[in-house]
Amino acid sequence: MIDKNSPIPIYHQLEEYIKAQIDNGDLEPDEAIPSERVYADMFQISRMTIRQALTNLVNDGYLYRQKGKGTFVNKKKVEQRLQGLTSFTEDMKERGFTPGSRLVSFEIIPSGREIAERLKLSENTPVYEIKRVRLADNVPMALETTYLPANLVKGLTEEIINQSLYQYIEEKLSLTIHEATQQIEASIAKEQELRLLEIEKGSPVLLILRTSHLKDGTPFEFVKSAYRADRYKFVHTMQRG
Ligand code: 16G
Repeated sequence: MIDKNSPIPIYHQLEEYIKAQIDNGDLEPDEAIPSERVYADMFQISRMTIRQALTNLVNDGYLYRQKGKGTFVNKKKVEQRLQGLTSFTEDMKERGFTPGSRLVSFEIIPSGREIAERLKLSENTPVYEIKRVRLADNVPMALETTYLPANLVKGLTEEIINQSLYQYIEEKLSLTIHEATQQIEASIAKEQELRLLEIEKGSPVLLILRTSHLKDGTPFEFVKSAYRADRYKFVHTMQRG
């Protein structure tokens, strides 16, 4: 299984071996992986090599470490298709997870320059600023900060935003959500993200900026979110020609 004569580095071969074990279910989510010594004996390879492989797998989100306890198999990442404009609630339900939110803050503020620009408002127009940790089966997936023009998306309450914002906008306000543009960038989680997403210092996150529009072109939300890179991957199909 590990070929020392191969030009492929041994740590990489070990990574592939462990990934295959995760894929075929020999190692299950939240199961502790064998100790370094076991791998060392099994393959006659150095601890350094094993450590390198495990660190790479932790960084790529296949494994996670718990201080004083060991290294465990992570759950499979959520695959989010970059087609169709869906809400977090819809996405999670479609995958069989129970969606949830933990409200961090909720207020009406005067829009600063960036928010005013994104929402095509004049500065100091009242906007809702909503910060929510989005949960799947109670596990934090993303930290979302949403800005909505208060005169357009009217009557928000804590109860509403603990459920689905899109559902409220469409069903209660009868507005037609039409399209969105978003950008995705890699980053290292900042202090607040670490705490609220329950991830370790140095963990990667995917930062998404999304502006969404109603049918008539009016922007109704600007969202800044940080998705856990160990729990999420984005998948996109492309056509040539
Ligand atoms: C998704 C959207 C967000 C939207 C939210 C509504 C991103 C990347 N995605 O999280 O723009 O506000 O769904 O979800 O920002 P809800 O209807 O469950 O509240």
